Amino acid sequence: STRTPLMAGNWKMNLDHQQAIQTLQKLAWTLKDAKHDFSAVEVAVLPPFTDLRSVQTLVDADKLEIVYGAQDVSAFTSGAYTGEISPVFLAKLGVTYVAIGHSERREHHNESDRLVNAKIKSALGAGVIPILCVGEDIDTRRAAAHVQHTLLQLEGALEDISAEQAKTIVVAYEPVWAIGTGETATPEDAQEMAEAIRGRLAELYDRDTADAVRVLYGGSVKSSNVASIMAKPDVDGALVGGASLDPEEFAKIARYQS
Ligand code: G2H
Repeated sequence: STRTPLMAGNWKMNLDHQQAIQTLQKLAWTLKDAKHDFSAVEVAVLPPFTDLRSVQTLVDADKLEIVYGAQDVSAFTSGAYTGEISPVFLAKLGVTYVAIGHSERREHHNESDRLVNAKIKSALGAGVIPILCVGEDIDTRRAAAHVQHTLLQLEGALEDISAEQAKTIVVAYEPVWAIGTGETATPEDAQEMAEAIRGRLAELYDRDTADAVRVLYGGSVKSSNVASIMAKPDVDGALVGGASLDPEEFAKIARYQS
């Protein structure tokens, strides 16, 4: 396919701004040593908000090809929304991506598909690329309702979003039962859902749009299991949590082809 694979490290609420610099520097050195081709596999980190300015400074100073993103964004652009972060602020910090609707936000912060949809619109409006996170919990999977559930999340998130905008979005399929549990979905599970997501995108929009969207898998991805997941035709990368905190391990994940 013509889709460039993306490996995105979701640091979650880990690494203060000093640790962020150390981790990013080590990641950059490791990838440089390995002569990593960033046009073949894109590498991104998603640090906490408070690290973004430091990350930007390092990326600019060392002309790093690693890109960065945020883990959440406000549905609003500015105003009386105490504690919220505007997508415009993110864009000004050189942010490329923003994770939206991660299961941890859906679970602990009651994020609904409606709010996720509003956040996607707000990110797109500021030119920040959403990484839309979808996926089912264990009960839904046991009831064999995982595909239906995940596609409903996808549809809700994309309401009133044009094909042109949808084309730029990244979708991350993260089965909740495989997040931080050491339990990984099989490559076949990942492919089943990635294919279903792409199929629904073709129905909602058209084949071109569906073929342009990158679909990532997330949930206990490690250097030892990434290659088998990436071998699947509809899987275009990974959203990596725990394993992205170790720069050498994350570099190995980015270099799954070698
Ligand atoms: C899923 C994933 C990254 P982990 O949340 O978003 O985390 O790789 O630790 O399961």
